[in-house]
Amino acid sequence: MHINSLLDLGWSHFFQSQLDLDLLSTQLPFRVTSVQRNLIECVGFDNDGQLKTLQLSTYPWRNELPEAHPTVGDWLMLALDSESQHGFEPQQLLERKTRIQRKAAGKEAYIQMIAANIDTLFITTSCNEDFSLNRIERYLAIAAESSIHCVLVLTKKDLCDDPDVYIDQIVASHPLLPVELVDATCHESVSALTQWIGQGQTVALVGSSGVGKSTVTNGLKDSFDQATAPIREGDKKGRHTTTSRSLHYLPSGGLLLDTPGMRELQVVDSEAGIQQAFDDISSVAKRCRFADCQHQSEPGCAVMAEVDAGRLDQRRLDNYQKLLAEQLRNNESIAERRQNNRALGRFYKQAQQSAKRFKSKE
Ligand SMILES: Nc1nc2c(ncn2[C@@H]2O[C@H](COP(=O)(O)OP(=O)(O)O)[C@@H](O)[C@H]2O)c(=O)[nH]1
Ligand SMILES: [Mg+2]
Ligand SMILES: [Zn+2]
Repeated sequence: MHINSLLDLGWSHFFQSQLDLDLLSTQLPFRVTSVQRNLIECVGFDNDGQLKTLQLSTYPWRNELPEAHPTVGDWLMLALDSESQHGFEPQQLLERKTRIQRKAAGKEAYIQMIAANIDTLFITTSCNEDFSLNRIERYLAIAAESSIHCVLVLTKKDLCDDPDVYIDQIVASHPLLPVELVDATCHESVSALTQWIGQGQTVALVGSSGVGKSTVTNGLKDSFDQATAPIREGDKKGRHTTTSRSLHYLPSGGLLLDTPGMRELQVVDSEAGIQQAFDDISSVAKRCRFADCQHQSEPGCAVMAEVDAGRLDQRRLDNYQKLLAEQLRNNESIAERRQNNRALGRFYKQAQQSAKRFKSKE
């Protein structure tokens, strides 16, 4: 299996429709396969229709907000430039169809892109103490914000006496979420996952460190070892078991993104996603007596009535409220930082202007 066209790299009408026809005759779309420090690696077809891997600098984005920087999965339009050493100059980043984002870890209040243009998320957890419905719901909310499909990949079935303990919990609270129980170290077991990775589809694996994301990635790649070469020549296992994210081509016809385990995945800008991931609660909440009901102790609260009747888990309600509060807090701190940056910008501008005035008086 080879990469024959942009469709194999995930190109679609959504991206095509952002471009004028004449623009397509002067610029070439390239897909970002990894971003490391200041280096963007991307893959696409050159003017002769040859598949090409390029490395570009992030320098053109140095003054942009972090969320506007190219991230893995993005589509970049490049133009031929006879003067530049590489021959290709980035022109524009295409609008993202979907995004996986979080509030950057630590004190800095900004949005960090984990990946763009992901079709399906493999929420990966193992049949052991890593398993957490709260964390799974966090991923579901982030995915729902951009309408990304989700599959729960439950690893280490070979190390677990009774995987049903975990599956039953998932089915009880998320009956529509597909669950794949695998032994990531077994090739046959892992290859069952290819049914979720269609031609030209991009799938990202997320989950805590140690749950088997890289093992799954290697399992899917290994069976087709040679065909992954065009995208990442010389790529060997180990490189992506570290700290970076990179996109791998699977000859079964899709693209797979392995991510490093992220200790903190704080939600930001995802109210709609949270409401959708908890749509059972948000639809019941419409029947609460008060429009601004907090579902704590208000009279006529329809949500509390569901909990009392045993139809809704208190845990799930708590997680819903926790995520809503968290994203509100993060939105506010990001808005505040932007405001401060603007105020700082005005301050510098005024300082420059008064310096000019001062000079002209001299
Ligand atoms: N027995 C068994 N071991 C697994 C399974 N999945 C992962 N492992 C092992 O768990 C360790 C961590 O796996 P890794 O893929 O690096 O996890 P990652 O941090 O999510 O990328 C490795 O030693 C794997 O061999 C599984 O399904 N069964
Ligand atoms: Mg890994
Ligand atoms: Zn209520």
